[in-house]
Amino acid sequence: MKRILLIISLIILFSFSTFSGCVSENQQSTGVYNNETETTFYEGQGLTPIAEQRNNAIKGTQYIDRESYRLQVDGLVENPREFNYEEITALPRTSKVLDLDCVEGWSFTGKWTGVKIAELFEEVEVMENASTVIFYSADGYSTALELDYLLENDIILAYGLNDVTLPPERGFPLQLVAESKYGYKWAKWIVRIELSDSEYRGYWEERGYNNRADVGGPAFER
Ligand SMILES: Nc1nc2c(c(=O)[nH]1)N[C@H]1C(S)=C(S)[C@@H](COP(=O)(O)O)O[C@H]1N2
Ligand SMILES: [Mo]
Repeated sequence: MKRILLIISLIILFSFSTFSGCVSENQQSTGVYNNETETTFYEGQGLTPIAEQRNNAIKGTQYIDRESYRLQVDGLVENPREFNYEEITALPRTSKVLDLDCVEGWSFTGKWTGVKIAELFEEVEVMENASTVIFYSADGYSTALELDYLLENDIILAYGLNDVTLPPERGFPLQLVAESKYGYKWAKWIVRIELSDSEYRGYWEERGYNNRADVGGPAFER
């Protein structure tokens, strides 16, 4: 009987310590990530703390290793090539404060920092006939946008959010900042970008969501 009591108390103790371990390791509640401090107020605007942002990705958080990470850019380009993390973050950087609006009605405001996709495209030389840009992610997710939309709106690939390195649950190393498009165009954990000359429907678009995805526009297509 004493033995059973001992075992039970050990189990209770163990579960408590694991639980509290979880809580103290949860850096999200502090706003400090890798010794970088999150900005939650910028140019007179409140930003949504990362801890309050959602994570509804189709397969949960993807953990990508910075050292072995490569971004493949191919398809209708003269010089298909891979970029490592340092090469991407060495390109000129741009920041934008924007809302990410999920088609389901929730949204949040973030300050995204990254590289204009046009900068990457200069390196690979996009062919004349390219019209569509397809983004593939580490979780098997994909989505696509028109090349003209990306260039005309100075769309960026972000590696920073609220002045910290994009955390894994937010899409490390890269998230597409698809300004004025519904959240399903904001691909996270991007590993490949393909230039194409035909229309492409990504993960949610294939399941009926509007391929234009304009915020305020129709969610579905018939
Ligand atoms: N790789 C990947 N990127 C993704 C998704 C996903 O499931 N996988 N979900 C999209 C959707 S539907 C939204 S609304 C935004 C923001 O969702 P989050 O809050 O789950 O990051 O990420 C988008 N990017
Ligand atoms: Mo979404």
